[in-house]
Amino acid sequence: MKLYGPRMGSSLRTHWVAAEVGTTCETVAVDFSKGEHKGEAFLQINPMGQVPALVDGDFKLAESMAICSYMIETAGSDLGGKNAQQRAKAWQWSLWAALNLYPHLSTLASPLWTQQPLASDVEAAAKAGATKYLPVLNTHLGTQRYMVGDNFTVGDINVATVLAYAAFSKYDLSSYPNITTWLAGVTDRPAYAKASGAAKA
Ligand SMILES: N[C@@H](CCC(=O)N[C@@H](CS)C(=O)NCC(=O)O)C(=O)O
Repeated sequence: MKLYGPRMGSSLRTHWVAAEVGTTCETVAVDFSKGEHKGEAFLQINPMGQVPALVDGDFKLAESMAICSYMIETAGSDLGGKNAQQRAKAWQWSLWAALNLYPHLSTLASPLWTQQPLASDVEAAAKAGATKYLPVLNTHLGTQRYMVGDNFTVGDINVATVLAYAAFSKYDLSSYPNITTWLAGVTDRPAYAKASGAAKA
């Protein structure tokens, strides 16, 4: 398998899953500064011109969560969950984070890659959005060790890598102690260190 994308952003979760389930991939850098992600060759792999993307023989796949699922299944791993209910719950929280939290946290982090400050109304709306959803996650993590009960699953990886955008934007999570405790625990895993290099989410 060839995995296109850096060890950060949405791509980080694919490297993390690969490290958890033991998938060996050739990792391919895509140089945004040269516009490689919008070049003809890469658009053949992902017409969206976005990383991550995966190539396995003649199979091409985009969307980081789909790539994670493919790696888990092809590795024969139960990282997706041990039964239908766990797998469904892992998906529930993954989609919840991608659809609700990610838009706000990525907006707050976006000056890092746009090099443009956020308009104050945009920043206020993103903060209000994050403040609406983070308490839900904090309450959930007060009732169980991981996103899905006592088992670490891809749901933890998908949600933790959304929360990484809070760190990028220096968004203060200290008023959500269950989130910070859980995040410290999951990012302490050897696979996270292997996937991310030195940086903590
Ligand atoms: N929903 C996609 C998002 C992918 C995405 O936004 N990738 C960013 C880097 S983190 C990218 O390639 N941006 C370049 C662009 O959109 O032109 C996923 O999870 O894979």
